[in-house]
Amino acid sequence: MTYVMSDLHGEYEKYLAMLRRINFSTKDTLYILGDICDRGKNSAMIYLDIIKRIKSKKYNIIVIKGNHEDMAEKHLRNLIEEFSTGDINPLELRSRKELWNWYGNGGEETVLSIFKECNEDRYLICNFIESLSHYQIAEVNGKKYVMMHGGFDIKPENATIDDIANLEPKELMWSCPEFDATYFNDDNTYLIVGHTPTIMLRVTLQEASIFRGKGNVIDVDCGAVFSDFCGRLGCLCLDTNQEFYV
Ligand SMILES: [Mn+2]
Repeated sequence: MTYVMSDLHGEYEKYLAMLRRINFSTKDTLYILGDICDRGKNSAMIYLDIIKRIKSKKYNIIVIKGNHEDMAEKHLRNLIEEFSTGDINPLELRSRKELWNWYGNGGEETVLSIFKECNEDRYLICNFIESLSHYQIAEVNGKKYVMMHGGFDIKPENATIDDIANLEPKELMWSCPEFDATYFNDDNTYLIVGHTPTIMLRVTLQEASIFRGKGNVIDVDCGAVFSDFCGRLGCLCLDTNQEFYV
């Protein structure tokens, strides 16, 4: 089976619970549409688990880069080099202006997690984040799924799948689609994104669920880290259309 989830945001326990819930096995493929890090406390544990599974060559896990990986990537390697010996001083780091944008978006949790959980494997996480792709296309049961973290700004009626390869990575990581539009003029193709918590696409506050627009847009970011605001981790099976939640 092929599964899609997104925006884990350091929620390691929910990630593990979801793998158990879907009985994730070496026969399956899992797409994670970015924003594994920041806000939640255990980003490093998720990255290390994914890296371990990919390196074993037994598991098919494909991760797409999110805007939080984009922010992390700018600073992480420098911090790891700077503190290759000795400990970080969290308060001193908070005072660094160049980190404010990332820290204001939950980056401090990622830094603390990596410096607590990792030693020589800190660089593994850096290398992994830097290696991530910005979009993926999958075919399941004759249907095509174009996947990215955020979205893009081309008008839905003008967009073709070939356009995606020519877009700036920034656009794919930071944009949002028109959620009720039909993209690619094709009923057999779907656009799957994360990034925008689906709670924000509903009129009333209710337990978060996977959003399917009036056209062919699917948003799987159910706000795993926002459990105080009805968020949970969602996962979609592309073969059966079944939705899973933890
Ligand atoms: Mn995002």
